[in-house]
Amino acid sequence: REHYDRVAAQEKWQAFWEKDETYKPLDDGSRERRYVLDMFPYPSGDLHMGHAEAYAMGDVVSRFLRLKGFDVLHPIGWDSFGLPAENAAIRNNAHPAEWTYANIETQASSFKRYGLSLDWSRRLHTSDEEYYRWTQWLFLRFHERGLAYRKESFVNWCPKDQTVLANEQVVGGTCERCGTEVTKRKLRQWYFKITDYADRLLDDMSELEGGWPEHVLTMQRNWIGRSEGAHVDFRVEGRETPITVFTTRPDTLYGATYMVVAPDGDLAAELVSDGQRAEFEAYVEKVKRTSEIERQSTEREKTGVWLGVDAINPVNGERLPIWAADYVLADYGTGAIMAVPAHDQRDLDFARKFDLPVRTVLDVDGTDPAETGVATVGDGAYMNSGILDGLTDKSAGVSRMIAHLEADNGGVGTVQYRLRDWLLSRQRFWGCPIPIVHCEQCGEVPVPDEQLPVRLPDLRGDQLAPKGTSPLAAATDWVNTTCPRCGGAAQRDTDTMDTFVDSSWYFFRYCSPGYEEGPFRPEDVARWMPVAQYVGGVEHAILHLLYMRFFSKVLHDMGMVPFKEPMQRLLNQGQVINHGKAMSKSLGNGVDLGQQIDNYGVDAVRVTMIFAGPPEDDIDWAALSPASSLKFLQRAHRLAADVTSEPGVDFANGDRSLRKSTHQSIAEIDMLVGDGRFNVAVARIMELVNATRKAIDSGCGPADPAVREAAEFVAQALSLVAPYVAEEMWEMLGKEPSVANSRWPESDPQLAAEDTVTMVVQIQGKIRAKLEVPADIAEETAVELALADAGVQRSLAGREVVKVIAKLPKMVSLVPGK
Ligand code: ANZ
Ligand code: ZN
Repeated sequence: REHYDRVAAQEKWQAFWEKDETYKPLDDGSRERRYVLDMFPYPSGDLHMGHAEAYAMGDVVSRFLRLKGFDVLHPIGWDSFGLPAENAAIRNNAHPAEWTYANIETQASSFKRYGLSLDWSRRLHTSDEEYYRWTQWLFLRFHERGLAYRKESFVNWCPKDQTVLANEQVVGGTCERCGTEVTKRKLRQWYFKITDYADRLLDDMSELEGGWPEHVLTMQRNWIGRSEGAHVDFRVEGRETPITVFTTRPDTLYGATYMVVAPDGDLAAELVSDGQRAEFEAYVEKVKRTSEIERQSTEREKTGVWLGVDAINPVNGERLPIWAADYVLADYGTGAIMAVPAHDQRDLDFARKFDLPVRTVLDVDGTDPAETGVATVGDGAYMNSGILDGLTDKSAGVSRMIAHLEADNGGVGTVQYRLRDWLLSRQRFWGCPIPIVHCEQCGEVPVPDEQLPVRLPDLRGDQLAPKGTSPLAAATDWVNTTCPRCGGAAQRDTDTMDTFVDSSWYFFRYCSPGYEEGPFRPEDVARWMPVAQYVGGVEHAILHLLYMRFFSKVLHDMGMVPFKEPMQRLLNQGQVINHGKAMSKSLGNGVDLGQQIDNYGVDAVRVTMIFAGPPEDDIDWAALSPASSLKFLQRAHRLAADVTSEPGVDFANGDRSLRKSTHQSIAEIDMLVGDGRFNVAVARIMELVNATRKAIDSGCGPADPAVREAAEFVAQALSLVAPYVAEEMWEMLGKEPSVANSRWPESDPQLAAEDTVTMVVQIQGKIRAKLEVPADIAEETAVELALADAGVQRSLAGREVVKVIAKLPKMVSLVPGK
């Protein structure tokens, strides 16, 4: 009857949804609420295949929950501050806002065409004044709580982007964004004290078990890196304060033969003797040019200088020479270690290079590290270790040593984290200005809340070129201001915030769009959150996903949100690749999303994405066939066209066998979507489409009520992945649009029940059990069920089954061995 005109359908329903505000939540309490959230996009250009996949996944969840009767919040916005806009502005002699907002418009219209069930009324952009005003407000609250502070230290510096980077943004020693090798610079920078929350970031992960992918939790756990150990104090001759080291093996203290401090920390410069100073300073210069990765590499030859002073081992009074070496990092532990070459490979390599003594204090496997050059680690029998001799396990050794040190004030048990404070200031323009004024009289003065936002000055083109200092510093009219405290002359802080600050709280803002009294209304957040399902890429496993958890905990402590964890479930979709490789310009294997949509239509592209495999897996576009997805959708569409019964007809008298397929599908697809097995759910829809087609052509015929029942459910189930076809079908079936407002049908367990028969189980010709089994039971299942029966087990009495004779579904006969 009617042919499926996909282009017309797309236009028609897009206009309908927009006018109808179909996907705006009711928020009136009449239904239980659910919040489905996609990681918001960066406006880098038009949407690409990766976006298409991720947002298709989130849309399945969102649409499913709607049909299940929930009031669903599914918002969208843009993470719109950031470097690419600024680089484009420099290239084009323009303002970053021009590029940013033009791209946002392009993406927004692509999102609409793509048929996502989004609530557009909550749209936000982090670069809008009305948004960044609240980013600044939050910064000030963190500042008040001592969680935002400035300190000088060596920081990661990208020579190309001319800005500092957080540790999380350094990947394999290179800039996460541009791939340039990262160097170190000593700068005074702003930090968030995320380390105060290290324990809670770890402990609260128990709430995420099961809801988040295990590997994401593992990555976060490793990133936070909790180590138990001890602080041990070593006296230094001619110095008042001792050196404190962090060690995870205080039990090896008798094996310490020298000490090492980080060359680039303050301690080394304080300790060095006059005689060694020149050599030391030359070494520090070299170290500054060495990347963190190189420093931590075990392959690299060890380097260092002796500082010309000794420390005293607290347990035996021995003198230990103090060295500076770059394998010890300034910002881990205390930046100083006791070196135990026999039981730590790094120390052993160093000791061999510089001819320092090696003393074995643990017999681990009978070998002697001093001879083999291989440090022995783990448990062993203590030797040459005074109070520890006689013990044979590590935990006993560690606790006895800690008790001894604590009794003597020589040390204390402690916990150390790998996690560093979050360096948040950036020397770039297109970001949220830091709302602090520097006054000679008053120091660091927060900009009063009522003066927010501190707006960006109007800079463009060349004015933004990277110079190593923030472009904001050159805007002197903007920089020079009056001190909010004393009214004297003062200067604005010229750094902007890391864009990960913006994205650490956007999901709260969606709950209170346009709210003017604060970043969000706590009641709104309490009503909608935590997020039921978060969807986004695994590349955020330790950046965004750690930061946003931190923000949520601080807001929890401020009494603004009632929960500790903002995202209950997390789905990391796989990547879309092509011919087995990530799409890239250099490989020339990119697939253009717009082109695919032009060729096959939105629905077929979406079905192809979802059907390709489990959501977490990468999908290889070259191996897929959007053309066959389109054929499938046309087949489904034809079902609706063929139905001849009227809407509202009583299904009860419909064809039994088709009704059974329909009701089994209802139950199965429900379960599959709930479990995130979207691809299998699509396969079930395909099966039901085929069964319905068969019923129409060679079974009960198109007038049978069961055909209508099946076609209506196909439309509903399809609406999760192919919303345009689904709406068309729904309308053709004489139903009130939108299909998104319909309810998922109840599966009737009696209709869905498998036909069963009685199967007898024989052992050596005797009937030992009678079991109710599905009529189409497979032999494997039949044997499994038989073996699980108590009577059968008794009769087998532990004997193995050596042969099976099956006449299914009526009989299975088991032959036991001797
Ligand atoms: C003595 C010792 C003996 C150590 C031994 C290990 C084995 P994690 O597990 O990563 O926490 N360390 C401490 N601070 C350091 C720094 N700033 N830079 C480089 N290395 C540092 O590692 C803790 C161990 O790493 C500490 O325990 C210390 O070496 C070293 F048989 O102390 B150990
Ligand atoms: Zn002042």
